[in-house]
Amino acid sequence: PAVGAPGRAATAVAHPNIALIKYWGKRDERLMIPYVDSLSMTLDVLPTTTTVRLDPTARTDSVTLDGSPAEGEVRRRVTDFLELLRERSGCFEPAVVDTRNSVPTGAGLASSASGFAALAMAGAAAYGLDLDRTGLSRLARRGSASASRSLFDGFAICHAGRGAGATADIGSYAEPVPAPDFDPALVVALVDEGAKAVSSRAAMRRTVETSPLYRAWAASSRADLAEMRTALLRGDLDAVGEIAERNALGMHATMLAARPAVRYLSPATVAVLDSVLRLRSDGVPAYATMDAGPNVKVLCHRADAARVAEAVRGAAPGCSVVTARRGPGARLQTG
Ligand code: 2P0
Repeated sequence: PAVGAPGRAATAVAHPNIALIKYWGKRDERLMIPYVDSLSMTLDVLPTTTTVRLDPTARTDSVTLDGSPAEGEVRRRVTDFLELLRERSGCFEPAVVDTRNSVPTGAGLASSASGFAALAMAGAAAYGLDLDRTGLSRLARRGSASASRSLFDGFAICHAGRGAGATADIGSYAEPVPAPDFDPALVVALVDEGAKAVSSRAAMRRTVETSPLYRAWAASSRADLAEMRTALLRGDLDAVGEIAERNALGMHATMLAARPAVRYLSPATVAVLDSVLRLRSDGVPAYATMDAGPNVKVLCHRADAARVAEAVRGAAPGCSVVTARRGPGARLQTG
């Protein structure tokens, strides 16, 4: 659409998602095509709200994150994404982007997932791109591969796709995974809210290039995914938790074996992992997963969430704990 098309300004809200089967490694960094399929739960907490407004009078894009001008890598990733929206829409106006995160940015808490899901949805609307949810998911993937999954409620799979170039681009998107009777709690332990020392992008690249364990994990991840789908259909928390925990620990093992090693897990992470083992030996089903950071997310029955939160707080004094459940896919804010 040309200048003056519908859109012009739009606001979207998206929630983070936590992968139960992890995405780690890209086979095409420009198109952001993952090596492996991944499967996640979208949360009902810590949303990102993003407004995109076209400004024909501006010379460059303006990007603010939580009220401050974005700089460096963050700004570059957002402006690259706006470039993609301009190429697709044929509308070359600069944009004013305002993003509010309720999750610490870059701390391994899926801020890029909620961030690029919200930016894709608001940006597509502002630039007048007519995309269905699959198209929006594919678009969000270009910002951050995990963002493709935050377009959907509850559980979602991101397909790694096949082939190269346009074929790979078309085949890599997320879609919902049925889990009709599964509504667990995810207790998020924020043991450290600082930004990570190594970006996930750099860490993935190093892992794929140097870790002798990477291929073995990718192969086992395919088997984990198939088992995970049936466990979700059955609503079997123990099976879902066991598969998620081993998949996450395996992903961290690939990083620990990279040269030089990438280690996101801290002493507080390990203390929380120990508390999860103690909960299980006390008969409370609880299972841990960790992303590109020291924070731990513990999957459990909703009825056990308060007990799990207490155990986690005891293990890592001073950490903040947020209890989530399955939440909504990204949506435009109207009015
Ligand atoms: C995931 N993570 O599946 C995995 C598991 C972290 C560990 O996706 O380079 O910020 O933007 O695609 O999405 C974090 O990496 O990486 C991530 P990019 P992203 O949730």
